[in-house]
Amino acid sequence: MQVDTDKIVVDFSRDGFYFPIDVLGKREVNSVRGQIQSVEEKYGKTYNLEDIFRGHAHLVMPILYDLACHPIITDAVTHLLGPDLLVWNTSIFIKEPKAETFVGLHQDLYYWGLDSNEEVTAWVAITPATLENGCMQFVAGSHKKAVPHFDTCNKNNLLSRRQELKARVKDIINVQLKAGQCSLHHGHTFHSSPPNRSEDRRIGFAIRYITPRMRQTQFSHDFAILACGQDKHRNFRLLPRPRGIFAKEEVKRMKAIHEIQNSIYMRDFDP
Ligand SMILES: O=C(O)CCC(=O)C(=O)O
Repeated sequence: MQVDTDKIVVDFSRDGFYFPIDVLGKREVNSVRGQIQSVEEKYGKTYNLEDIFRGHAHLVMPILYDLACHPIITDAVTHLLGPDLLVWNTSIFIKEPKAETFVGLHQDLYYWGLDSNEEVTAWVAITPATLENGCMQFVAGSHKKAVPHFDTCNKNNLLSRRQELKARVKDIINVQLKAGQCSLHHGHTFHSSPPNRSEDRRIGFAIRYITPRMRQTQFSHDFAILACGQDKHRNFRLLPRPRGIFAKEEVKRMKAIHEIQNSIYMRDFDP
């Protein structure tokens, strides 16, 4: 499927999202899934994979770094953010079969400490995302302003602060995707996802693109990778492509970065 760049720009600015975009073929997406699962088998007992998958797995898994720099995705996002793109973070969202876990209604940018809204998430379906397995739901036109969020005690909420926003919503769109397709959403688009009622896992890889103009307001420095174009601003320390899968030194560096970013978005969290 050819990407219609005019349509991306028009739809995204009206709705706060755009989908579907074909990114990976069957073999490629299966190899991403296979590598996530082999990491779980090999490193599940050594590392807290829940934590690593929540942030920065692309710094220890070259296949995810390459997906974050995939030209089909970055081309589409450059139409929304301009030619220069950094990836500030990534997350792997896994919902196990028949589990009660869900994602509460939220806006991404709310806790990230970044100084503007020049951010777009590409969510790549590593398995199909369907009504049955808890695909994301977007609220059309909700991206125009930031609204208050509340931390909750609901352990089934997959978000780090188990946060939710309170708002009356209509125009809820189910983001059904085939494996290998992606959706794009604005940092202020309200979105959530219900539990997985199917017999298989639902896996998505969320990539957080920002412009190099953005700044971190809550910490003296922050980190990113350069996905395409140039970084003339140097507001973020740029990180290289990982050399191996879970290479020891790279895991150590990734954990340090994760701790800094965690301290930013978990500030004042009182569970
Ligand atoms: O994977 C999901 O269901 C939610 C993902 C999400 O909240 C995000 O990418 O910002």
